[in-house]
Amino acid sequence: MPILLLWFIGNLDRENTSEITLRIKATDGKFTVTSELFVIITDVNDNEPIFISRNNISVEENTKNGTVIFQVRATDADYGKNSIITYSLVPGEYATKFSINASSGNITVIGNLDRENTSEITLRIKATDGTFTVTSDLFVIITDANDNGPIFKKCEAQVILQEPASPQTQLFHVSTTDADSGSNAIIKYSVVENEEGACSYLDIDQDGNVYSNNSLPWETTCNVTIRASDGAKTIECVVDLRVAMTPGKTEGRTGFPTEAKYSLIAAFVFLLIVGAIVLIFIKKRRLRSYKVKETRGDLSNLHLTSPIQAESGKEEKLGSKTKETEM
Ligand SMILES: [Ca+2]
Ligand SMILES: [Ca+2]
Ligand SMILES: [Ca+2]
Ligand SMILES: [Ca+2]
Repeated sequence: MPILLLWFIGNLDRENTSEITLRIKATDGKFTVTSELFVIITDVNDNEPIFISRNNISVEENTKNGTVIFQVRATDADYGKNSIITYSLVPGEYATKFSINASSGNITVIGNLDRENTSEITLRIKATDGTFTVTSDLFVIITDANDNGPIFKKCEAQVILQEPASPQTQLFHVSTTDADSGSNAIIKYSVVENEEGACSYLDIDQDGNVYSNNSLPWETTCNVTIRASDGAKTIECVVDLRVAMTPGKTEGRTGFPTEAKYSLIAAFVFLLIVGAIVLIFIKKRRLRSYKVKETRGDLSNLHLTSPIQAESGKEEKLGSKTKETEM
């Protein structure tokens, strides 16, 4: 009985051709028969897993524990158990914050994510088919949540000025810190409505510069409440404000605002000028002389018994009468 022996002369690759049909012909020289031989190429584990999912993701800080944030995926060209992939995280410092499902590749948050502590994490994922093991890095960007409120760096102010604060004069500056980033760290300032004295005039711009909408007299003392908000959290700072003169420049100060002082000086100068004009006028009036236009007789003993009104502009006639006395 003839024996058929087959042997391979090439490479059999199941991942390329998994089934082959051989047509076999047998002949005794007179008769010829044919038969087909159906060959199934069974699999061997000769392919390693290949990661096909992207390698960077982002997740917001403070994401709740148990939240699935991503699914790692890898393929394996083999068949059956040779293509079953098991996932795991390479032990590292972030193993307490993330876990991975060995079968699905789902990555779950299991710890606290704090962007202000760590904003970027690299997870090393391991995939194995039992024979081959491959790794891939997954870059995780922790995005910001507005979970930090502003904090005042300084909450006090003693203002020393050369002169009383005129409107729009910057009195002091406040600043805050906010550990968040971007829009979560933008602080808006305001002055809490205050009816107390001079502090009711105060306002603040968005750079934290506090100024007065009105003139402040010397030695102003009041409390002003500054409010800072990042849109989520609001804090207040009560500033004990004292506006004082520059030390050593107190002598001669009257406490009047500059404008009032200048007004008094101007009034004094004005009165001085008016007084001088009046004096000059009076003096001129006294020195005004009269000219005798025409004379008859001896006027050497002429004396006026009443003033002559020069303002009338008229010519006056002077005359004399001789009173004879009987001896
Ligand atoms: Ca495989
Ligand atoms: Ca294979
Ligand atoms: Ca914030
Ligand atoms: Ca934050």
